[in-house]
Amino acid sequence: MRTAVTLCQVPEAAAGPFVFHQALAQGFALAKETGFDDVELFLPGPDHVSVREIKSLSDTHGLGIAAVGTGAGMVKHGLSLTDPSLDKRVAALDFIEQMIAFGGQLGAPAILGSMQGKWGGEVSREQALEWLTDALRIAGKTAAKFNVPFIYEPLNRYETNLINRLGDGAEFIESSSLENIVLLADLFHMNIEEADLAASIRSAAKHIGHVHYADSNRRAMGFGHTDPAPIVAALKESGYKGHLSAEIFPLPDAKVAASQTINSIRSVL
Ligand code: LER
Ligand code: MN
Repeated sequence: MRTAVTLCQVPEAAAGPFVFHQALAQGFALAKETGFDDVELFLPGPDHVSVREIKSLSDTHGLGIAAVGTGAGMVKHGLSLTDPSLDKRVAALDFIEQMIAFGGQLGAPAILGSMQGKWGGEVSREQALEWLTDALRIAGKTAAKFNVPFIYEPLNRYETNLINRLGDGAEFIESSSLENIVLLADLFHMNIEEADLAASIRSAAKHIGHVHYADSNRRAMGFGHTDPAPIVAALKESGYKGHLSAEIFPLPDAKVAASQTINSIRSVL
């Protein structure tokens, strides 16, 4: 397993669960200094910084790109794949496809989190899931062109009403025969939705492609009440080789949150 830490460049997400919000060069340097293997990028969009610049930062600091988030499409532009407006759904998928291409050129998969949206009002659950399925089919194909998967993230009930648990995500992928789609196990969302985190990981293991390593309160692991040992043991047993990526609040400050994450991972790996 590899370690990663989130670098956020989206002003609208300044209060979000991301560790380093400094300029990218500084974020890369801080990630390296703390001992992370890689970084996960949360950017305003595909044109915020060039692929070449990220490659250069990646080489300079010896850090790979673990994944790229797409949430700015929601927080900046209000886009979701299940919006009642066709124009917005098209723009949402376009944004995601561009982020897949951006990450893909860096060998990094893109993540679908908040841009999955919600059902309700004029949009039935069935309709929203159909739109989500269609979009995931396209996203999976686009990602395959870059030899990376596309990551789908079940979120807790306060953020989506589509799919909240890992097991439901696995069943969704299987029943829709989705290809090149992997699941993100965000331990914060799971702490709200799952009865037993380690057991859920074991049963959905073959679909898990990324992990957001967060404690119960979305602070660094060790600053809440989740026990990471059985969770990481379940990942190990299932042969998980992906990232444990710190998508957490920078509390009490970014450096302490980052170091605590590394210490926690070292203690359980
Ligand atoms: C994104 O990775 C996530 O976990 C969401 O809660 C953010 O919308
Ligand atoms: Mn997450």
